[in-house]
Amino acid sequence: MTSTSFSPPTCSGPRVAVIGAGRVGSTLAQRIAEKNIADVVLLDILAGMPQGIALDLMEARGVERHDRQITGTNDYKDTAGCDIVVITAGLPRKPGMSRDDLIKTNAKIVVEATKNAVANSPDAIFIVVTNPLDVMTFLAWQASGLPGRRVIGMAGVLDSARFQTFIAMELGLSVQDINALVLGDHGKLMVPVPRYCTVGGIPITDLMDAATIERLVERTRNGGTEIVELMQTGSAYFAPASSVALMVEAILLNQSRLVTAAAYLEGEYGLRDLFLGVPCRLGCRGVEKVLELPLTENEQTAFKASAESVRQNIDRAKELIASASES
Ligand code: TXD
Repeated sequence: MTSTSFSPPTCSGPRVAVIGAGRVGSTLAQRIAEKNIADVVLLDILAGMPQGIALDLMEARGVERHDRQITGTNDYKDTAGCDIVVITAGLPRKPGMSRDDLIKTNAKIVVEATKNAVANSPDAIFIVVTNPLDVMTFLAWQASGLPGRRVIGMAGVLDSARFQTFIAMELGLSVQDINALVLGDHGKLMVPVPRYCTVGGIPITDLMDAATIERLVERTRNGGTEIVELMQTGSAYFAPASSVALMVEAILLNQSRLVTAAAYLEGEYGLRDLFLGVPCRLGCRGVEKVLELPLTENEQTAFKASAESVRQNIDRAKELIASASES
């Protein structure tokens, strides 16, 4: 009789650890698996929760027709050897809160999560999602001990996607033909740049009047808050998860994509030693190059103000961490 049993596979494809299996984390796991990009290890502090979500996602595989492995765990050892670590652990905003109100709670969570994750996946590229994004990316970088270009914050892809959506809705055109650019921090000082936004290659400044563009810019700046106020029970997660999946795919498939992300600046735009949303080439080495765009005086002023507010929040976070470790 011929044998009908197989031994378990001994090799695995790329693996992504997602720290925090909440709304963004679990939706991201679904996107990564269903797009067939990588296996996913979901980790959370809540006992049983990531295991349950992973099992649910595994049970969808027969219908979705993919073979990616999704596992859930509360133990960082199970994340060993991942190619990418995504940090989504932390609290989301409640109505009336700004992203900066989350600094104290999330700083502690992000630093601890990063230290544990990097100890198990020292060769990984880190993508930070937790808010306030630009500050948490800085803290994760510091805690990781990794080179700056291997730690990246996700915000620009999402903010640009929101701007694209509003432009498409206003013009009654497919979002597929629209490219938008949003620089700076992931907060109220973010800098959408209409001059560099195009529809089928045509700058939007040729298609809409200044007042309309300003209205869409304001809606983009307020994009996250608009959703928090509507939901009342958490913050956006579908578009954020899609945005992280795009970055994961760009890195694992070495796509050399030009996206906006919070990158470590080493003199670009006259700034250093902070993370801020800039256009960069994303590939297998993480941020492979930061593109320095010519900016008008007004754009430069807005970009500098955004950088200044991130700098102040980093200092605030450092003080909070120092006083917490003293007490
Ligand atoms: O553009 C962006 N960067 C963002 C950022 C877009 C959307 C959401 N953004 C932020 O991501 C949001 O403000 C939060 O700070 C994070 C996660 O948002 P999410 O909506 O996923 O929050 P949830 O559903 O509350 O999930 C957070 C999970 C939850 O399951 C906790 O149990 C877990 O994080 N958590 C932890 N996991 C591991 N380790 C520790 N210490 C920990 N603490 C909480």
